[in-house]
Amino acid sequence: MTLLGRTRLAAAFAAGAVAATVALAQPASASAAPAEPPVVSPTPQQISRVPGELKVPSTVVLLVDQTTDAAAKDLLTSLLQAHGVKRIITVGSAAEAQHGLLLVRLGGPDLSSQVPEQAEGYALTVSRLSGIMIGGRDGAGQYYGVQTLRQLFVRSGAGWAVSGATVRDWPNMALRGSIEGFYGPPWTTEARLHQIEFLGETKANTYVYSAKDDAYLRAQWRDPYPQQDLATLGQLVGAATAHHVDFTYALSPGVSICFSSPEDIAAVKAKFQSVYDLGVRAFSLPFDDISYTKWNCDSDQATYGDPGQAAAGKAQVSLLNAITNDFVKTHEGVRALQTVPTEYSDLEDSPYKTELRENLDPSVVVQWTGTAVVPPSVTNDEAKQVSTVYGRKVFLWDNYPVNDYDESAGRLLLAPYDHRDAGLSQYLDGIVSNPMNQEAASEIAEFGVADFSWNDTGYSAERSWPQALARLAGGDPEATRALTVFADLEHYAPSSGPGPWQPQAPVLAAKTAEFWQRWNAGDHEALADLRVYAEQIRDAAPVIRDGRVDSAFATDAAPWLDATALWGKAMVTRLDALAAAAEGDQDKAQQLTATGDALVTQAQAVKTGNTNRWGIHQALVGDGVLDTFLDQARTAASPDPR
Ligand code: LOG
Repeated sequence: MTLLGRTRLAAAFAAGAVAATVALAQPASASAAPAEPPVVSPTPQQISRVPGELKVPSTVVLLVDQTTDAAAKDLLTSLLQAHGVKRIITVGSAAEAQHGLLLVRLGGPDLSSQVPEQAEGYALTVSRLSGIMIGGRDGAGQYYGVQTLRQLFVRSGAGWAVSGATVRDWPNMALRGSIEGFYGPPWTTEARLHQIEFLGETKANTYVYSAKDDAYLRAQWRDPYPQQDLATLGQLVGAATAHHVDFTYALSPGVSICFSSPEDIAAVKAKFQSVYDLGVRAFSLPFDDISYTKWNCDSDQATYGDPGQAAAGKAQVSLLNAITNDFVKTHEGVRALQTVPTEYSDLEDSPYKTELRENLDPSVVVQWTGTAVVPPSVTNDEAKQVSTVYGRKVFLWDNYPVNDYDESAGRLLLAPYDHRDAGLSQYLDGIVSNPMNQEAASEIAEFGVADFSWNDTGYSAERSWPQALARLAGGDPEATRALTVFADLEHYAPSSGPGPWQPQAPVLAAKTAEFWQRWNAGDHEALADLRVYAEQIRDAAPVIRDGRVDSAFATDAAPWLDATALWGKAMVTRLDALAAAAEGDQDKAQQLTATGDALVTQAQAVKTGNTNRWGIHQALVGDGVLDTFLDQARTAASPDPR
């Protein structure tokens, strides 16, 4: 193709002749049927492969204009540099583009008629013909276009190439991300920065700062922040802005507020103002986990009457409306106020909900956790019903993978995000995941939440979960396999109901069930097959710790990894004892049984750190499946009772 041709076709592209132009102009050598689209997460609304790849050269021309988003440009620049670009010539008009150099364009909706109408949407094209084009509906859209580009880089010889693709994409839900809303040790600043970067990477736009045990958010909500704390908060807000994440400041005054006190209302505003000054533009006033059937002052009794559901609803509505009118609407750029009602986990109408439905300012965003605090699933019918009860779409506070309640003691929750109906975007404003006290370990489940809330109808837990694991393993296949084996052993997810909503160790359970079936039928080769998996359990921890997996994850999971290594050794030993017994070598079988017993005792003795609300506890690994199998194998290898 002539260089002039490239420029003209690029102009045609900008004018909207996208699909036809790209298809016509492919070189003959690349005219094979388009392959599967590249793997991108969250699942894009529309993506197709353009045949061929674009080799990343050492010099590129970057075309920007006044609509180009600064965060998107920074990310694009660092991505290009990380993939071999040494020199970026930034230009302000197509006329300045130098012939023969790869052209990368980043800007607003005027860049292409393909840019979707939806907020945060983007169009991205990578083709040999027109180079790289990212057009966003808004700044976030541009940033998300670059986040998609990040996933299109492929190795090419000693360097890099970008897969040819066209993408049109937008989110189905407006609010996506996480709420640091658990009890127990709040995240460290380092963990929060790690989380904010993760949220940007997964096209999630919301981080709600609502740690229950952060005194300045709840117990001492009136107290102003010391200077040092303000500086730290400012750092987090800056990081959030750089990743297109709304740092959402949630103040929970319900434990002690006097709703009718002008001083208390002023204290809420002052606290909000102190973080507004740091750049915060999203706010919440949660009223979860408080008593709403008693007042904190006599004047509330005088103003709202006897305490009770309806009176509590009136009092909360008055505060929420006052803050909406006198703070949110009077401050430049502030988003709609959010709240968590005191009744947040059911569908029943009530005097309290009636007050909210009828009198709460329609702009206020209301959170809901489902039909229970930790529901077994969230269905379209339930979400539709609750949106009727609250008179608005609701914002799902999803209590997964949080592990601060008794049933989750001793657990990491690493199962896929699942059992949420496709179609929920019709009734939900968005979803935030309430994560574990362990930030990096939470990213497995949160990855699914980001994927689902971006594109609920295109979501597949079976597809998303392996992508989440591969991401933490930096794409390394062996490390991904080790993580997959480990995550299967931490798959149990309790619910508020009688049983878990995710079963423990489904892969191991299927393998051991199949093993006994074959073994009992006299198929002794079954043992060697299962031993391979036992070795993978034994070796998962060293692989996860050898530098290929995110080190923050390895740190979070440390006690569980220690225990897994011991349980894996115990399983290998039990299988070897069984083999010895089957060969008639009773002495060896007995000796190995004793070794296995000692390993089981050691594995059971591994404790978690004091990093959760439930304190120190046995670090549970495959419980109910792995331990059961080891008992059964012991009995089969040495029929004597212990
Ligand atoms: C709390 C939350 C806690 C979660 C799980 C909400 C709205 N509030 O029952 O802070 O992490 O349960 O224990 C809650 O869920 N209340």
